[in-house]
Order: sequence, then structure tokens, then C-alpha cells
Amino acid sequence: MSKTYSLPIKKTFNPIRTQMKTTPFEGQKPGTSGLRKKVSVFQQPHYLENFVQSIFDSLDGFQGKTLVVGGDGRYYNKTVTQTILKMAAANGFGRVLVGQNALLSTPAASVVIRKHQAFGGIILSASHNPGGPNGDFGVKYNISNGGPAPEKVTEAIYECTKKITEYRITETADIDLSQLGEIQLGEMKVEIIDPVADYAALMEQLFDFYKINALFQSGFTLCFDAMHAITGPYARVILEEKLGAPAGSVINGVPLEDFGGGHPDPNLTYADDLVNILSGNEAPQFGAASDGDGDRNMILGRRFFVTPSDSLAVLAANAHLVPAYKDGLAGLARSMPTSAAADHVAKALGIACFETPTGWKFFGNLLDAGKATLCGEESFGTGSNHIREKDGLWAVIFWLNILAERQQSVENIVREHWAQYGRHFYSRHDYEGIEAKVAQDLMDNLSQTFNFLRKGQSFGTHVVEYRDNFSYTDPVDHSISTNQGMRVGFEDGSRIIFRLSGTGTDAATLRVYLESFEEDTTQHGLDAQDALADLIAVADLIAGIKKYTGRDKPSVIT
Ligand code: VG1
Ligand code: CO
Repeated sequence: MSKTYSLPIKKTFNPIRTQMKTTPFEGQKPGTSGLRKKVSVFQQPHYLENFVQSIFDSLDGFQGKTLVVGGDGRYYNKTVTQTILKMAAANGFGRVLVGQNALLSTPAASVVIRKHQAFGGIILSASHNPGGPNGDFGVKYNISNGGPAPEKVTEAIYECTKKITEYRITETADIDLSQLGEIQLGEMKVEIIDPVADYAALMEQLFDFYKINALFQSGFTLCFDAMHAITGPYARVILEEKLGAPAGSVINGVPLEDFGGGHPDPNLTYADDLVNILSGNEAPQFGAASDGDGDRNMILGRRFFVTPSDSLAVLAANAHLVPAYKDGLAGLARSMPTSAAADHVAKALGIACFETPTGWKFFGNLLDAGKATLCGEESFGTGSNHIREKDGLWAVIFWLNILAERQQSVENIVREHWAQYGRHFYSRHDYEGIEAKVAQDLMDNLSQTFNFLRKGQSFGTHVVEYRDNFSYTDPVDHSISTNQGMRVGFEDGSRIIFRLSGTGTDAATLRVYLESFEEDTTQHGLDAQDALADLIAVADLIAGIKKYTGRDKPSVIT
């Protein structure tokens, strides 16, 4: 059972409700995961208020109900939280649960929404995007299942932003969010909750904490890099205090408003400190990192990197070793650009593997309908039906549970997996900071080129099997999402996918996803970039990346 909060403070504010006149801002359209803009954009008078009011205007029936609010602790998080509290009170919410100091990781917000049967939640985060006064900020609405609002809701919000004429806010002093407690804001109750407690309690239900504890007692070593972002406090409590990892196993564990000037994106480029720590002979046996808002994870063994696509497949193949999943999985789901490694496991288990567009919101219906148990994205996102967000620490604890059961190294587990199912060589090449027009031209040209690609056409050894622009029909509500990525598949099972990022705040990012399949174990030791070299060349041939961007290499390779 989770511990109950002590709520020592009881204060009452009697605020005045105000209607403020406003006019719409252009471009308040939520992207892959909420509205993300530069902090300076959010700081314009009425900008935030317009968007928050538009969220409320798009919803029905929340009067007297509960809203959850919290964020990843980046710069502006606290200021925005105060505004949202005042607006929630003026709009008629009955209660707000807010994390102490306005903090809640994205997965913890999902836990809190579900556990306390909230109407919905507002998460303040731009995830892996840099923070600080010159960095990015983001606002995302989650629905009552604890997951990101589906497209029909985000579209309704966007429509409201185009028509807004006024917003409602209470005039009151800021609330002290530094102490756990309960405060009455007019007719609305504000409960300041421990951001970690509900989340940690859920993890204890899912995993064998006793076994993992024993693993650490036996001398097993771990380094978890919280990247100065939100997972620090969660990792300290769960990994060090509850699971018994040696003190100091969690590094960069104090959340900072600017993430220490870093880029809280757990991949081989931005988490290079951790990669270096794991590369030594005396390195810890297991390494992991999480992102700005705690929903991503990177898994490393000693001198060994596990691709997120492989990680999903390994978790699925070993789920029977973990208490919460020991009775079997209903199905798997992966985003379209994620490698087909999970598909092989699903096949072996005799369960379905769904292929969705990029973005966690597309998993919500499958999870709610009980069609999928584990989900994953190549972008370092893994999760399950325990909540409706991807969950960084959950994935780390899942791996620890497997390691405790199997008593093998991370590398051995993955190599055995490849030997059994074949290896999917995988890499994503990102070209960041491309001028928006250049990116659009490249994609337009690519559509033209795609029209001329024919089945049977060869590029070296790769023979075209199909090419399309991915669209998805949700098997539960039958909603259709088009334009989700240009993909070309070859007869040998290899694929190239092109899409533009939907989470950036100024310039465009082109993402090129590359995958090939290798059954022959003697080839499994190859470096992914080498194994994919000719596919990388084909990608440039088809899309003219060098020609359009003037770049001869990607800015980030994962
Ligand atoms: C990226 C990833 C996507 C992920 C999204 C949000 O989106 O590719 O898989 O769901 O970020 O993750 P895009 O549109 O930039 O490719 V997070 O941790 O930023 O909430
Ligand atoms: Co994130």
C-alpha cells in the first residue's frame, strides 16, 4: 500500500474571479506531445492563459472534478503552475493535485491521474528539449486514463485557441508549493502531494523488489544518470533507498531549472558522460539514463548499448520473469519507425504486435482496450498498461528484475536474444536545425520521387518491396491518422523511413530511420553503422539529404 500524505497546512484564500479579454495567438497547435515553444514565446502576455483556457474550453463536465498539475522542473515551471491553479479555480475545478514544488515526472503524473480518478492533468514539460530562460517550455493535456490527449482532443483545443476571446482567472497571491498540505482556493481545494510516493508504490507492486535488492546485496553495480532532470528524486528513493543500490549510484540527481546547461536526452550523443562511465573495464555492470520529464530511458551494459527497439523486444521476451507480467502479455505495440524486433517476439508468443504512428498518444486506445500490454518507440520510450505514458524508471527496474532473475550480463542477454530471433540492425539519423523551408522542400521532393519508385526496382542489393506514406486506422475507435512518415521497404526486410519531427520549437529536424535484418549469428557482432552503410547511402540517393541540407553527416546518430 502507498503511504498517505500528511497534509498539515489548512489555509483559505478567497479570491476574486476575473474574466480577461484576449485575442488568439497563431500556431497554438499541439505537436507530437503537447504545445512546445521557446520560453520567451510562453512569456508573452496572455499566451499561456489562452492555451490553458482553450484546453478547458474544449472539455465538458469537469465542474467540481479533480485536475492534476506538475512538471519537469524546468525554468518557468513554477510560474506557469501558479497561473494554472488560479485558472482551474476560476473555471470551476473542485480539486487540484499538484506535486510539491510543482514537480511531477510525466509517468508519475499518469499514475496520479489514474490512482485518484482525476478528470485529467496538465503536464509542464518540453521533455528532452533544453531548458532555461533561452530554452524550451511545453504544456500537455492528459485525459482521465492518464494518457496524452488523443488527436481529436488536441484538434479541439487548437480550434479553441483560434477563437478565444476571454479567459477566467482568480486574482490571488501565489500559493506556497514547497510544503505538503492542503489549501482552499475559493471553492477549489489544492492538495500539494509528494511527487514520488504514488509512483514508487506502484513500482513496488509491479516488480520483485526483494530479488532486485538481493542482486545489489551480491555486489551488482549500477549507474543511473538523471541528467539534472526530474528523475533524480525518483531514482534516489527507488533505486538507492528501496532497492538498495549503493549510495552514489544515481548521478546528476538534483533537478535544475536549466538541466545544468545540458540536453536531457538519453542517447549516445547527449548522455555521453554515462556512456564514458560504462566504457571502462571496471565500469558498473548496468547503466541507464532518463530524459527531462522522466518518460524516456537508455539502457547500457558494460561497454554495450541496447537499442530501444531491442530493449522492447527483450522486455517482451522476458516478461514472464516479472511479477506484473508473469501471466502473459495480451499484445505488443510499437511505433512504425521502431524496428520489427518486437514483432518476432510477438510471433513466437502467439500474440499481436500493433504498428502505430509516432507519439505515445496512439497507444492509449490499445492499452485501454486490453489489446496491448507492452509498448515502445525507437526514441527511447518503453511502457506498459500500468499507466498511459512511457516510463523511463519503469524500464530500468524491469531490466533490473530480468538481470536479477537471469544472473547474466546485459550484453549476454541481448546476444542470446539475437541468436534466437535474429538481429535488427537499427539506427536513426537526425538532421537538426534545418531551415523549415528546406525541410519542406526535401519532403515535397521525396513525395515526387516516391511516385517513381517501383516494386522490384533495385538499389544495389536492396530490391524495393513497397513505398508509402504511413497512415493508421485506430483498431478501437477507427480514427484515421495520415501523413505519418514516408517509408520504403525492401525485399530483404530492410527499411528506410523519413519524417519531420513534431516536437521542435523553431527550425525543423529531419529524422531518417534505418533498419536491416540479419539472421546469421556470425554477422551479429558488426557495428550498426557499418551494417547499415549501404542503406544509409540509399537514403541519401532517394532523398537528396546532402544536396538539400548541405550537411555531410547527421547531427545526432542513435
Ligand atoms: C519525438 C519522438 C517520439 C516521441 C516524442 C515525444 O517526437 O520521435 O517517438 O513520442 O518525441 O517524446 P518527434 O515528433 O520529434 O519525432 V518526449 O520524451 O519528448 O515526450
Ligand atoms: Co520525455
